[in-house]
Amino acid sequence: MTTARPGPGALGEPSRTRAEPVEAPRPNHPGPSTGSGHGGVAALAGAGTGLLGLGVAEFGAAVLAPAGSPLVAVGDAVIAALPGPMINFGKTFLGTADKPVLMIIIALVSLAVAAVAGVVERRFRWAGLAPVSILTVLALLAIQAGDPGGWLAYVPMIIGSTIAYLIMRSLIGHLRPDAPVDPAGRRRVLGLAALVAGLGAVGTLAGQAIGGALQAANEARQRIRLPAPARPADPVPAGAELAVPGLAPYVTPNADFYRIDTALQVPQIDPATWQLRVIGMVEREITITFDELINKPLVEHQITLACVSNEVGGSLIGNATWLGWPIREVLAAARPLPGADMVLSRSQDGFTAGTPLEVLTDPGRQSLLAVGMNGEPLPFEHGFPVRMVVPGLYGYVSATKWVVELKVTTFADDAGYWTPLGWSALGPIKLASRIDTPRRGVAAGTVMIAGVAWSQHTGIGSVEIKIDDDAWQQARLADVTGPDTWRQWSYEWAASPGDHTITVRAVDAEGTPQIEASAPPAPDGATGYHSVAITVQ
Ligand SMILES: Nc1nc2c(c(=O)[nH]1)N[C@H]1C(S)=C(S)[C@@H](COP(=O)(O)O)O[C@H]1N2
Ligand SMILES: [Mo]
Repeated sequence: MTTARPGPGALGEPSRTRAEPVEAPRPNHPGPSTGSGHGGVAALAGAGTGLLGLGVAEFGAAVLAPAGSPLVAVGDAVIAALPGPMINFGKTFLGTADKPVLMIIIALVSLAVAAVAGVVERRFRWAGLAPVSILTVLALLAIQAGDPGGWLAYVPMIIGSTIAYLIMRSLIGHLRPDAPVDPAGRRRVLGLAALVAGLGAVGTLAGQAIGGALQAANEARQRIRLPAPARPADPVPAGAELAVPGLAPYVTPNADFYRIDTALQVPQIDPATWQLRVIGMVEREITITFDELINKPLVEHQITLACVSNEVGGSLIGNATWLGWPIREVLAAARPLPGADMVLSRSQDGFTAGTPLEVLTDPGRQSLLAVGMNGEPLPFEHGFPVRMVVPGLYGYVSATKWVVELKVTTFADDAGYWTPLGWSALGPIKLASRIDTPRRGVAAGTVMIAGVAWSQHTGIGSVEIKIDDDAWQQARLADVTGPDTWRQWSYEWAASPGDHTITVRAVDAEGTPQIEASAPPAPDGATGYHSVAITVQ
């Protein structure tokens, strides 16, 4: 049996929106007259499919890459190109409606061009491709001018116009000047054009609504000024960073931090409306707002977060400086009742994690309701505005992003999201070590072998390296800010030509050695030594 993984692939393939194949209506009563009166129908078919294309592009952009919205991109390009006085005129004349009005004008002009495409397509096969291509290229140029930061932003527009053109062609195939007039077929073409136009309108409006919400959340995030911590993190010692090329940096930049969640769409929560409710087996149910939270005495702490799905040698792990309020404080305010042994944290998107109550109330462990990550508000993908981070536990049982509820309960009565799917109810992180470099061929001579080792909340005591079947050798350990982070290590190797296998293992700060036997990630974390096979030239 395979279990779903709290990691990549947990969702399987995301369902894709497929264009419903539109059945080409066929004239079933070929009459004597020809379709010379079909120009208007062709224009409507063009405009209708154009609206469908716009809807596909707008909705696709909202879901895949907001920078790919053709209306917003072209609107911005038009504003950038307009002379200042005209913009001011727009502002004074139309007030805050100037942007929507501009986008409606752009949409209408595009639909007019699509109508022209329909008309010329009816006269000459493929000719409609020219106006459609011009619209598409202009939109893509506008998207490019907006610095979209990736190819994904171009995809919705390309798919939208491809679908629009193909459907338009198949509709207009029945309206050729030389085709016999068929009122029933004509009605069917009009009906289908209206249907796709309706779909397109819905897609466009939904895309704009999603895009607007996204922008509001973005602006809210940008406005946030996180207070300085009452207790700053210990400074990172210079010796924590061995700076070997290819070695993971001690602190993982937010943009490179691994991301695991079940969310099809990253929740966009306005911090002004965010609340955390503490409920269940407590003397006093409480609710805390974002403003109240960030005005608590916040602490800053470095914690290395890891995913239970991480394979031996894998990259589902990262270290960050988190800013937050200790969860034990919020629990203390609610006063858990005797008998409770678990906190079921719930995300806005329904995900839940079951964390032992004693871990969260432990005064010696900085379990945080985090609002900041490496000096900025949490990125949306990492749980904005508030998430949990717990030193020593895998993310699936502790690190709830977009957290909105803490239910004090028992392991007997409740379970987190992944537990019924075959993953352990308890998820302490297992001691592990990883070779980051070299990962492929190197030249003979002195080679720096380096990597990271982790045993969150216990710390790393030593790391050893083995070349082929030689004896284990001690690696050099870097400094750390504490036991809750991973630890870099390095080993200088005099590499001789040939094929070699490098293996690493670690011992934690309490003297417990890493487990040698291989085990897969399910149900409670992979074990086994990491080794890499390389060729020395
Ligand atoms: N809301 C929510 N929080 C979640 C998850 C999720 O699917 N949804 N996944 C968890 C898992 S399995 C991990 S490993 C961590 C990953 O956090 P990151 O994406 O910030 O690296 O988040 C945890 N928090
Ligand atoms: Mo995970």
